[in-house]
Amino acid sequence: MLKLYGFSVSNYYNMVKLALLEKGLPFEEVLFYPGPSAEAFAISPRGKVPVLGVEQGFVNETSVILEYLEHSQKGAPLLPSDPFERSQVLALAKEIELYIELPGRACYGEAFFGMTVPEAIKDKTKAELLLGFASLSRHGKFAPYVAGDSLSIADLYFLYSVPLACAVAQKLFDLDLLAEMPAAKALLERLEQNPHVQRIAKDKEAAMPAFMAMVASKK
Ligand SMILES: N[C@@H](CCC(=O)N[C@@H](CS)C(=O)NCC(=O)O)C(=O)O
Repeated sequence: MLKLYGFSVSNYYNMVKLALLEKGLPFEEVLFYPGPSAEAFAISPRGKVPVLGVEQGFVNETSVILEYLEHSQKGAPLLPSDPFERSQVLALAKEIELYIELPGRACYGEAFFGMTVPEAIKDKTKAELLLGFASLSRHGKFAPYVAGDSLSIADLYFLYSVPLACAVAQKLFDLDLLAEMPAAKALLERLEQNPHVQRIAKDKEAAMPAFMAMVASKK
């Protein structure tokens, strides 16, 4: 059986978990905190999660795991079969990761964990998030899903990156990044009604105290 290594508070972990649930694939969750440890390096070269355990070994990097699932498993497709359509979904997912998730992540420490992030990093995040959301509003179709009429890998990145980046922008810069994107707001509301998304949100809530205790122990 497929094994999903990571923890339920991780947004990248939840992207893969939602793909597994949407595809209706059986999988086992293995609680695993990342970090520079021999245990982590044994399954993930950079010590990050999620990691997918498969028959032959381990698959790391969320985008690669998602493509692996797409090509190796049955269930609802999250990528179109047409190469051009597929390229559009993958480009949107990559744009969200590079230009929204990663700049937002640089400020998670201050926005969510009571740490202080240097002003220069905050300035960079703010500028990059503005560009990232402008890019999403140009490329996203929101008809009603990010890349068109069906749920795709781009929606997984959208759902588990955009609200976090918006929370960063609201808390640190008093900015509503979705103010001019009503269709994106509507999509978030639609996705939040999905039973699998609701299950993942409940699991995240349940896992939060242990995660915060782990973060506090490392301060
Ligand atoms: N590029 C990685 C990023 C995954 C990632 O950043 N995971 C976080 C948890 S949400 C992590 O493992 N952080 C620990 C660290 O950076 O050391 C992927 O796409 O899977």
